[in-house]
Amino acid sequence: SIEAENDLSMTFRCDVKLKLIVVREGFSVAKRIETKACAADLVTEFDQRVEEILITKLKEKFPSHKFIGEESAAGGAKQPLTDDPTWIIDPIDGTTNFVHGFPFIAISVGLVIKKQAEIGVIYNPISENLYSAVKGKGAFKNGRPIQSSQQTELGLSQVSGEYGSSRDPQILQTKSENLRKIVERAHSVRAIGSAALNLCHVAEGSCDAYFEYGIHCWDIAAGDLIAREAGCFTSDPTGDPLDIMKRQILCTATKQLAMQLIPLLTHVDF
Ligand code: LIP
Repeated sequence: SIEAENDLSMTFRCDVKLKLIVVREGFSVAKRIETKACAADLVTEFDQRVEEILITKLKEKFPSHKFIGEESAAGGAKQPLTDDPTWIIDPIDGTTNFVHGFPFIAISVGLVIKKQAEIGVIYNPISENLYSAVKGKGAFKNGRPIQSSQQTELGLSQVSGEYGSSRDPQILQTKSENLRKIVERAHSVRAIGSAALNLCHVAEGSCDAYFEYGIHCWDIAAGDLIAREAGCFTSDPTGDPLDIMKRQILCTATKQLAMQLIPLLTHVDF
């Protein structure tokens, strides 16, 4: 596991092709944008190219492993999560940020075996921050150990939440109401547009909690492990155990903080 994590981290840091594609060619130029599930669910040719490069490279090393990728799923590939070793890939998490040149974007790759996360690597090619974790071995940012804030009080917390891409009026109303209830009680609410980076921020202690309804497994597979290895508590927003295939997540610096957030949330079904 550690070897595979090192390999992947090196690939992100050193792969000139990946960097050229995402940062030089992609980030600051006008892009050809398409939509997926709805008008605010965006994809660019860069998402597809990055996913292709990652899957090709990983397949060379691990020919028997399976893959779940955001853009392969959008292309119609059936990708159920089985007990087999499976790489779960979001080639550009924060695609809307990428489209607008807002620098919170990340490549997120997680390895899940028997439905348990073993490796998580998240790389922001703009800031060059690299977050990583191997199960049982702690979480790291650019090679240095990171830890959650240990915050236990909602009243002293900075919380991340997102509106997501659904424009269904009922869903938006519930999400807004959830965020309003939290901002009334907390220090602040933030929405940076990347689930992967939101989880890294709770892991490193710059945010105390994050929750979202409507995400996919590729947005959170790596970040969930990084957050837990940094001492965070992750669960379903109902308090049930987290199921990464269920499209919702709560991540907090401590379990006490989760217990204050859970009763405030009205749940949204996707
Ligand atoms: C994004 C998530 C974000 C969510 C967006 C979108 P993508 O992932 O990371 O948290 O609010 O709607 O799902 O599509 O950029 O990979």
